Amino acid sequence: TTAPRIDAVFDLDALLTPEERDWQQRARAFAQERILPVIEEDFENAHFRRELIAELGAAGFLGMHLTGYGCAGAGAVAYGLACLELEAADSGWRTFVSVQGSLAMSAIAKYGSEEQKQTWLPRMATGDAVGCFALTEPQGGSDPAAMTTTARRDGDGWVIDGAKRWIGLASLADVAVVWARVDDPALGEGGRAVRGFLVPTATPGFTATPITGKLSMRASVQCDVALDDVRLPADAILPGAEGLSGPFGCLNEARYGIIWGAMGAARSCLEAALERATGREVFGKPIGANQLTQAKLADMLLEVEKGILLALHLGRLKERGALTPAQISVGKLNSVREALEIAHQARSILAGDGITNAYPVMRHAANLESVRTYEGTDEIHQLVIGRALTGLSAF
Ligand code: TGC
Repeated sequence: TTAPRIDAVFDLDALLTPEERDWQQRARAFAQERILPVIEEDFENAHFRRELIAELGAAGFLGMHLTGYGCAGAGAVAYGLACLELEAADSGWRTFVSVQGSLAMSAIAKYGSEEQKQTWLPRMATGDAVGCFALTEPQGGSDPAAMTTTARRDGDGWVIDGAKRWIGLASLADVAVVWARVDDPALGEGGRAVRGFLVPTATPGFTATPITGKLSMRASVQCDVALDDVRLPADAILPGAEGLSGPFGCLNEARYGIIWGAMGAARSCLEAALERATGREVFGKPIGANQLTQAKLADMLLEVEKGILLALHLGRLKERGALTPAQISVGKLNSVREALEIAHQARSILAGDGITNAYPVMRHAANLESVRTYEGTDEIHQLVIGRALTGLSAF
C-alpha cells in the first residue's frame, strides 16, 4: 500500500522485541505477497486456496505459539502480531491459522496423550495434516452445555453420534477434535462429562458438507458435520480434558488471536480510507482536507491504536500466565466491535467505490460479521464481563 504506515504513527515497534518484530514482518510479507494478490478473486469465487497451507506451515505460522513437536515456540505477542497481519489481508486466513493452531493443535497439545501429540502435532505444524474443532451444534452455538452429540462405549472403543455446524475446515481436515457428552460409569466422576475425541475424518460415518450461500468468509470453508455411528478405538479420547473447561480452554486461545486479528482488518480499512482521503479531490480539495473527514480518520486511528495497545497488554498478561477469561472477553468484544465501526467509517469515506472490490473494506466488514458471531457473540462477552463485575450470572 502507498498509505503511510499506521502503526508508525504510534511507534508500536518500540514496545516489541526484535523477535516479535521479525514475526510481524514475516507475517506481513506473507499476507502481502501470497494472500492479497488473490484474495478478491478467491472471495468472489468462494475459493479456499488450499496450496497456501503448506506455505504457512513452512513459514512457521501453524501452532507457532506451541512448544515442541515441530512448533515454533513463539510468544503470545508474536502470535498475536501474526494474526493481525494475516487478518489485515483477510479474516478467512487468520481464521485458518486460528482453527489449526489455536483450536485443533491446542486441544491436542493441552489435553492429548504423548502418542496423540507425536502422531498429529508435527504434521499439523507443517500443514501436512489439517485439523478442525467440532464443538458448535446446529441448534445454537452460544450454549455448548446443551450439547446433544454423544459418545457411548462399545467394548473398549467408542461410538459417536450427533451433528455439528459452522465447523471451519472440516471438509479439508484430516482429523477432527470432536466434543461429545459421554455416558460411561467406568470413568467415574467424569463419566457424564463432555469429553474430546480425535476423529480421523476418513472414519466411516464422519461426513462434512461445506455451508453454501455465505456472504462473509467466502475465501474460507465452514461445514455441517454429521457423525453417524462413528466407531473409534479406546485411545481416541483426549485424556486430559474433562468437562466444558476443555473446549473453553481452546476457545480462550482462539479468542485471544481474534483480539489482535480484528485490529488487522481495522488497520487495512483505515489505510484504504487514508489513501482515498489524500488522493481524491472533491469541491476542489482532497477529501482529507475536510474537517469532517479528518475527524473520522482521527477517531478510526484512536480505536486502532487503543485496540492494539489493549491486545499487547493482554498478550503480556498471557505470557505471564495471568490472562483471565473475562479479560479475553474485554479484548474480543472491543476489537471486533471497533473494527466493524472502523470498516463502516472507511466505507463512508470511500463513498460509492467503497462498495466495490476495488477496496478491501466491504470484504472486511462482511468477514467481521462472522468474527463478531463466532468464538462468543458480543452479547456472550458482555455477559462474561457483567458476571465478572457483579458476581451474578445472567446467562
Ligand atoms: P459453565 O457451564 O458454568 O462452565 C462450564 C465449565 O467451563 C469453565 N469455563 C471456562 N474454562 C476456561 N475458559 C473459559 N473461558 C471458561 N468459561 C467457562 C467453567 O469454569 C466450568 O468449569 P467446571 O470445572 O466448573 O465445570 O459455563 P459458563 O456459565 O462459565 O459459561 C457460559 C458461557 C455462555 C460463557 C459459555 O457457554 C460460552 O462461552 N459460550 C459461548 C460459546 C462459544 O463461544 N461458541 C462458539 C465457538 S466457535 C466454534 O465452535 C467454531 S470455531 C471456528 C471455526 O471452526 O471456524
